[in-house]
Amino acid sequence: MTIKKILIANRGEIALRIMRSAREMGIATVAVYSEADRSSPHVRYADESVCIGPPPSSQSYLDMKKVIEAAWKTKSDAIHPGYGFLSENPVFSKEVKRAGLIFIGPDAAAMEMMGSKLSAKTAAKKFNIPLVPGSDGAINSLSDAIDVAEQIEYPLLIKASAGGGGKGMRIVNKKEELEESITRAMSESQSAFGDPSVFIERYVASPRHIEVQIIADSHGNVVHLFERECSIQRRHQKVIEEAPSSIISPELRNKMGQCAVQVAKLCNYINAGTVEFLLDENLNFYFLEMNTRLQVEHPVTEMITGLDLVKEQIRIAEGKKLSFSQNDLSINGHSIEVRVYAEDPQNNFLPDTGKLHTYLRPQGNGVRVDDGFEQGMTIPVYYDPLISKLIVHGKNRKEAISKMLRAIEDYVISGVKTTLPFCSFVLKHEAFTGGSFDTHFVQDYFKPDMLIASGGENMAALFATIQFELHKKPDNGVERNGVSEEITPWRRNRV
Ligand code: MV4
Repeated sequence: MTIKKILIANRGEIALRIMRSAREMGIATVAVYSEADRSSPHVRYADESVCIGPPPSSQSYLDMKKVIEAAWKTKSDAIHPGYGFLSENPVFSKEVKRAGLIFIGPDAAAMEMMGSKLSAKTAAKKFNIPLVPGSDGAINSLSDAIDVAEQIEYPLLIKASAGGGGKGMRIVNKKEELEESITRAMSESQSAFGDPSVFIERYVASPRHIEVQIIADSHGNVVHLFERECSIQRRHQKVIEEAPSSIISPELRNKMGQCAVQVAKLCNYINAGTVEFLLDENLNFYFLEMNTRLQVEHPVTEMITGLDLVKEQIRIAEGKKLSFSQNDLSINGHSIEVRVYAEDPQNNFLPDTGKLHTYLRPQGNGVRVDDGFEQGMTIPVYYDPLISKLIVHGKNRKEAISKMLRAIEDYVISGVKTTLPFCSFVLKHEAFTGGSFDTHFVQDYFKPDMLIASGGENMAALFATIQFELHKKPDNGVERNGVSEEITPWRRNRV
C-alpha cells in the first residue's frame, strides 16, 4: 500500500512538521483549519486546505466527521492526527479505518487498553513489568482502600483510572486522611471523567520522569529508541526535555528499553508510541502508562538517533517493515528541547496571547526550531499557547546546554511574554547542570522574582519595546519588516 496524500488533522508546529516529512517522501499534503487559523503557515504550506469550522476546537479540530469528510473531499489516502486533539481517541482511529482511510497511528484496541491506566497496569502485571506497589485493580470501597493501605506504606497516592497528566491524583499522608480522600477522589473522578474508578499506589516522593520511545511495525518488529528525560515540568506541563538522560547507565537503559518493548508487544502495538516510567532515588523504575501518539518532545529522540519519526510512522502505516533492528541503533551526542510558550513566567505562567511584533528565530549548527507562527501573526486564544519548540544537538550534554543558552539569547520575540527567560534560568541552575534534579525542580528552585534581571540587559529590552511601540506602523495585517531592526542588537531572554 502506498500513501499518496495525507490529511493532517492538526494545526501549528506539529502540522508543519508532519507536512515537511510527507513532502520529502513525495506525498501530497492536505491541511484542515479553523476560522482562527485561516492565514496560518500550516495552511499555506499544504498542497490543499479545507476549512472545518469555527475557532473552538470542539467545532473544528475535534470534529471527527468534518475531518473525515475533508479527507474524502480531497481524496486523501491517510490521516495523521499529530498530538492532542483526536490523536488518542480510539473512536477516531476506528472511524478513519471504517471510512476506508489509513490512520497513521495505533489501532483502537491498543489505544483503549492504554487509555485506561487500570487496564494498562493489569496487562503489564501479567507480563512482570515492574509497577509501583499498589492496589490490584480498582478500589471500589473504603474497606478495599484500607486493606490495600495496610500492605503498602504511607504516603500513598490515589489516582483516577481515567485520569492522566496528573489529573485526578491525591496524596494521602496518613491513615486518618484515607476515608475522606478516597470518597473525594471517587466522586471527583466520576464528575471529571464519568468514571469513578480509582487505584492506590505507594507515593514515590522524588521521582524522575523517564519515557522510552518505541516503534513497532505491522510484522511484529518492535524496537526502542532510547529514553527522554522529562522531569523538568511545571504542573504536569513539560518545560525542558532531553535525550539521553544523564543518570541512566547503558545497563539500565537496556533494561528499561526491553521493558518498553514488552509493553508495546503486550498490546500488539503498531506505530510510534511512548512508555512512561517513574525512576526512584535508588534507580528502581516503574511502568506508569503508555502514550499512544507521537509526542511533543519526539525531536530530541530524532536528534540522537538520526531518524525521522514521522517518516517511520508513514512507512509503518503503509505496511512496510522497519528498515533497522535494535542493534543498528545507537546514541549520537545529546539533545535538549525547550518549549516556548506565550506565557508570563513572572505572573504565574498566565497565557499571554497576542501579536508577535518581532519574531526572529535563532540559527546555526545544531539548532532546530519547530514552530507554527511568523512575525506579525497573532497567537489565537483558542488553543495551546505553544509558540515553538527550540531543539539543539551537541556532542555532549555540556555542549548542548551552552548551545541552548546561546540559541535562547538569539531568539528575539516581542509582543508577547514567553517562557524563554524561565528556560534560561533552569539551564543555568546547578541542580540542572549537575544532573541532580527530580520532578519537583520548579517547585523547589523557582520564584518569579528570579527572572528580574540585575543589569542593563533588561533595560535595553524594555527600551527597545518602548521604541517599538512609539514607532509602530498601522496594523495592516502581516508586518514583515517593520521596526524590528531596532531591537535586534539587544540580547534578550537573559536572567
Ligand atoms: C506518581 C508519582 C509518585 N508516586 N505515582 C503524574 C502524572 C502521571 N502520569 C503520574 N504522575 C506521578 N505519579 C506514584 N506512585 C508522581 C507523579 C508526578 C509526576 C510524574 C511525572 C512527571 C511529573 C510529575 C509531577 C508530579 C507528580
